[in-house]
Amino acid sequence: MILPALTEATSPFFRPIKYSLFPPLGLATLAGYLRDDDEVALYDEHVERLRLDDDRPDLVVIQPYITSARRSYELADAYRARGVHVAFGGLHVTSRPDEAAAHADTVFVGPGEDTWPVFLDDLRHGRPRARYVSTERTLTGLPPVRRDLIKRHRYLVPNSIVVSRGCPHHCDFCYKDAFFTGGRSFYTQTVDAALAEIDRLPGRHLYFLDDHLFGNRRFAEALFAGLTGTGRVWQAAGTVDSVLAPGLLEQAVDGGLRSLFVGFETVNAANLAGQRKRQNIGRDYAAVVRRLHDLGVMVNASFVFGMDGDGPDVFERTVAWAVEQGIETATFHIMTPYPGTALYERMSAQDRILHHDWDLYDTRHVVYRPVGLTARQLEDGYRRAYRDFYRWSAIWRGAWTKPVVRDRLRHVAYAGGWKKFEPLWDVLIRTGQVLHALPVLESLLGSFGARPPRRRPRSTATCSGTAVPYGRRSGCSTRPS
Ligand code: B12
Ligand code: SF4
Repeated sequence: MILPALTEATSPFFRPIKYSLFPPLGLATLAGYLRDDDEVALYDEHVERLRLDDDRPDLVVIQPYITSARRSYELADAYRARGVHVAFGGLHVTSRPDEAAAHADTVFVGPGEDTWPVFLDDLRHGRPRARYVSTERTLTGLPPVRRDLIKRHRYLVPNSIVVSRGCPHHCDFCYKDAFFTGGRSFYTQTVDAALAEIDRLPGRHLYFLDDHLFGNRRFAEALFAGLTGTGRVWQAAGTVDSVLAPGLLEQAVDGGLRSLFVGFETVNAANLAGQRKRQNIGRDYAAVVRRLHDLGVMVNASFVFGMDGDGPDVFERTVAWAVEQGIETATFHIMTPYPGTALYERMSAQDRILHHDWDLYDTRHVVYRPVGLTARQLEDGYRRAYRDFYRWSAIWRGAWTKPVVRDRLRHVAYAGGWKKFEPLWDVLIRTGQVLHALPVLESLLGSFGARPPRRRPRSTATCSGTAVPYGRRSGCSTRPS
């Protein structure tokens, strides 16, 4: 099983830390369906070099991202030339199945939990099909993720985890609707299964990669209750409306939430309607940041540049706002119309797509014709935003918006750690020592982020219609949400 990398991640000169954060969870999930007597190896080209010359397996499974599609096709072609059966699946393949099928024996459209076991059976019986299309969406009965295949020491965040799939919203630039076409587009594990998966993870730190961990309130409340008292510290992603929802964030913090990725996307209100980002419309973004900070949660804010309401001033305005709010880390993106998304269809209909060089669909390049500014202004402004937000002076200014000294120190250490010590990360990556930095991260999120326990009534939620208090390990255990 191979997760190919885009060129930048394999550079002999410099490798950004972001490629050594998370292991290939999707492939490790699929490996869970293999039999005990199947031999399997998992390779992540972001953190290791692939050697093609010495093996000829029965099956090669590849997960191409849009930015690694070219590399994926190259690898697939090489294996197929040797007569190896190649299977492709994941997001890019789902949005471009015919393109992918030219390089694979089998392609999977949509999530693989229903089709992958069928394929394995077909393969064992010598009749694998060329295409499998997912229709049934559930995480019930998911076998344990094969974490034994993951080379933990190569990742800063080996304990990444997903306990749901998809998201209840429908933003027009997001891959989500395209990937989940033809079935449910938001569903969770049972709470007990999620907590059991968490129990299997060593150490304290967790990173939930779920698109929207707060998307199903009842599930989220039960999960947070189950995490409370376990000593875990974790990071996750959530929407602005879920942060403002009364009570939910407090429960997450009690369960160990210390940093949240929030999709603010734009400081231009007019853009939100255009992008169908309805859950953000009319929300007070400053109140969102304040609420998170008041509860000791650091903010990783995500912004997209180049929406039709953006002009050349958008970069400075966005950075100024983020620094003023004391946001600790920010990720900026150039709007990218991923194939399969509503945004792509709109741009295509308007004849605004410039090319289909997937290598450049990396949110750092302009691949469409913007309206309020030129492509050059957009790329320059994007780079400037990163530079300006992560200047030491901006980091200090952001930190000084906080009243508590401990929070200021944490801000400086965290923001500086990500962006100012890239050469140190590079050394750790090269020497395979990156996991040694995890205790630092844990202590930044743990003791630094701790708040005195708040007194509040125990939360309740209903299970089969009866109100039950959720303690550790209770919950709607048999019910998928
Ligand atoms: C973690 C993550 C990363 C991590 C590491 C990824 C890793 N090691 O797996 C890092 C930070 C490195 C990263 C980088 C980037 N990422 Co990223 N990332 C994610 C994220 C948040 C979670 C991925 C994940 O683990 N999901 C959970 C697992 C269980 O799901 P899964 O991987 O999709 O696998 C399931 C199915 O897809 C399917 N499946 C997958 N492969 C196969 C194969 C077969 C044969 C079968 C049957 C099924 C199957 O079954 C799996 C089990 O359910 C996703 C968003 C998301 N929700 O998926 C974005 C996402 C995948 N990233 C995206 C992008 C664009 C990028 C970057 C370009 C961002 C950037 N500007 O740098 C880079 C490029 C990476 C590259 N190599 O090309 C896009 C991809 C768009 C696309 N169409 O390909 C996503 C969807 C986010 C988005 N913007 O919409 N990313
Ligand atoms: S809220 Fe996030 S994950 Fe959900 S549809 Fe919008 S962009 Fe996608």
